[in-house]
Amino acid sequence: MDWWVSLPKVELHAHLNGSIRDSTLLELARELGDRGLVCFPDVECVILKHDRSLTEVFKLFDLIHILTTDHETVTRITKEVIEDFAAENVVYLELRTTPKKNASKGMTKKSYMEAVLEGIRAVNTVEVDIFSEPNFDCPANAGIYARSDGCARNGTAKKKIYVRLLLSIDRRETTEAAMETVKLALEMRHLGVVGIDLSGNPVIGEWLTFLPALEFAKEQGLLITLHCGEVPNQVEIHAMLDFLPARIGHACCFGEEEWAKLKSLKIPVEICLTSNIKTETISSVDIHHFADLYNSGHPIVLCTDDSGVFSTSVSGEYSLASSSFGIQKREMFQLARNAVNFIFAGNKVKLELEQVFDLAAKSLE
Ligand code: 6MZ
Repeated sequence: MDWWVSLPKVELHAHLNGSIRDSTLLELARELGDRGLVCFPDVECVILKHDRSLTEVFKLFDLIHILTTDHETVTRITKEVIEDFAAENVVYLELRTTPKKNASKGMTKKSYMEAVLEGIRAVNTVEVDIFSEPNFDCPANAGIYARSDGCARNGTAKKKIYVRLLLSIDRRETTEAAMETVKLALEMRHLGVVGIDLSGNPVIGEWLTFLPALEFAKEQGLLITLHCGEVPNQVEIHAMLDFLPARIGHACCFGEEEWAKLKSLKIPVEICLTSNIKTETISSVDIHHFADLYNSGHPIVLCTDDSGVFSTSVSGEYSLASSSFGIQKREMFQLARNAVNFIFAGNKVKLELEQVFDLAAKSLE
């Protein structure tokens, strides 16, 4: 097997609806086309287009959401996305998604998330741990615990993936809608929800709109990651860093002052190389800020962002970083391993992941 696939990996920045297989999107589009709800050839063209500006990416998401926002499809894509990450040896996945309402399908934010959980339970190519923290001991977890030990019974050593969920607030949302998402996350903590993400089109919405909900989430002990500096907006970048999120994503449009602040605060950065290059947020990989952050020992983790939309994979991102910045496999292994320190799950999971990396270290030498 390819070394980059064999390498155990931790994925901390993956949007559910951005990680769907093209084949699934095309199948869903064809079905809606047959029912006269979309024009299939037009949709096919959009799905198969490869390079997209940041603005075009958000138009594509609106289209993807038309194809996916019913309970059955949300369950299907969740199952497939987890199986795809597991197939390339992602051992811990923090999957983020924006809970959505769709009145025409009787969907509420809560029922959307229940459909996601159903998708996690439906995974059958790999053993899934979606909840194993002793500090959230609750009878409601009984069925879920069963998922994590199911494979031990017949003695087959099935591969295992830890899955945790982040609920995303979309920058188009109001303060009330953001608060609703945070309350839902709190309600679902015992089901594997570990944090909140702020994402969506970075030129839409104001930081102050989301701040009350994010502050409430933080007070309640949820961990927060913010899409930060995807477009130049120094005032917002400073406000976001002052908020002290547990991690940030992207950090593409930072100036000297912002870098200095980020580095002194040691906030881990989720780096999405292919996404940044394809959306032309960064003009070429050789000038990507990965190099400076890596060389200065700043905490970073390589991620895909939207593996479907950008036709990439976590293995591909590790391979790209290695070839673009001349980093040897041994150091890349260490980079993958360091990501364990930045996960939002607790110490028990961290210790178990350490063991996974210890074992892999022997076979990958
Ligand atoms: C900002 C992004 C994003 O939540 O429907 N999303 N937000 N920057 C990006 N970089 C390209 N990629 C994805 O997944 C899709 C949603 O994730 C956010 C957008 O809000 C998008 O609608 P879910 O599962």
